[in-house]
Amino acid sequence: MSDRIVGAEVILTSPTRNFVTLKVTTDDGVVGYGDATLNGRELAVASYLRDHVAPLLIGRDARRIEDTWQYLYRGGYWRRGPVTMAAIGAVDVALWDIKGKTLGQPVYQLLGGAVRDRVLGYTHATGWELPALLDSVRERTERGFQAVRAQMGVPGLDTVYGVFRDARAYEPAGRGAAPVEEVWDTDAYLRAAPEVLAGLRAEVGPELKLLHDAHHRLTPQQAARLGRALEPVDLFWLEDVTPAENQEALRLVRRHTTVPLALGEVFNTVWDCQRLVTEQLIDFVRTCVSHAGGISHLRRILQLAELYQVRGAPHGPSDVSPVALGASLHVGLATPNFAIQEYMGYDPLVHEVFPHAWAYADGHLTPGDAPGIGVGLDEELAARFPYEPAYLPVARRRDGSMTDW
Ligand code: GCO
Ligand code: MG
Repeated sequence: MSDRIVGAEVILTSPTRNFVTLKVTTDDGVVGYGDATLNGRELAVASYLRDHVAPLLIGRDARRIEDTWQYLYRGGYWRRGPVTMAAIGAVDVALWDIKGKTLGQPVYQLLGGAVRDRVLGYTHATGWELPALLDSVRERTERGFQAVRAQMGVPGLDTVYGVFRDARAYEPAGRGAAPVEEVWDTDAYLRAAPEVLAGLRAEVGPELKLLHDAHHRLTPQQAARLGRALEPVDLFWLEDVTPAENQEALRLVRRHTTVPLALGEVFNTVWDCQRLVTEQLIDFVRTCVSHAGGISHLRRILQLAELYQVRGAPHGPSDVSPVALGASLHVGLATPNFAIQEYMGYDPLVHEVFPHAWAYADGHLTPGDAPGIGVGLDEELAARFPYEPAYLPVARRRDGSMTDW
């Protein structure tokens, strides 16, 4: 038994939406999977892995997870960025999967064992107006959710990202050769959001954890105003109020509001998080296992955050595959300052393509006790759903200029 890597294959599949999966095989026939999905830029990561990483993996010792991480990160010269870090993340998760399978242990045991019995989850509710939003929230609480992200429509706009007028399951990335273009109006949003969220809180009572996502669209002053206006709603968090590049903005927001702030789903490394964490400008760091360099690097981010009482709350929409969700839950079970896992849920077909040991019950998620990560890939089924170009929508202001995402 030598644990040499003999195969590193990239598998693209689109069971209702696109996923990129790295499959690493050792000479003992042990297979590990990692998620390399980067919404709307899938082929870039697939090429990075196929053309530049897979050839370097062949012959390496699969047990040397940290060394492989360092080799790919430091050795690549061009550090950081979503494409690079998603690729490294996929390798890292696949190697943890292999290590767990080789040792016959679920990965959380290798991370020090469970510090909690289950991981709190939150899901998405959406409704154009308060009554529809309330129905959507109630449907989620009936399924046991104790934490719900609530997104509403904006009067005067035809569409709002992440909010659907009808009841169909929503998938933010739309298939097609180019993104759909939406119109966005921040002033109208700032009038609507506090009113709808206050109405929602009045209906659902004090206990339900309510979250809201502003998708990086506000200026620091608008964000401060929104935070202050939402204080009576007692949000669990207000997410991505300003674009993540201008980190100084959060200082201004903090000066004016005590609303808990979450940010970081677009971050890829501990260095992206460093300032917001060490200056305590956020309460929850949203980096996810697939986009931020895998289990090894997410742990590093969360350990830095722990020193500053910032808690982990990883990204988990439909573009984070069941493989990454499983990996995140192993981290969640074994990491003290892991607060909550986003769990948007998947189409039934996605559950079939990626059979998994992780499970949802009663508002919580557990990674399961299968060796490794505990998520497989039905390659035959996956092959029936080839990659199709799909993009998140983009939005323009009323004068035609692009908004921030
Ligand atoms: C969230 C997110 C998603 C992202 C999408 C990007 O909090 O779940 O903001 O809706 O926009 O996953 O790929
Ligand atoms: Mg978000």
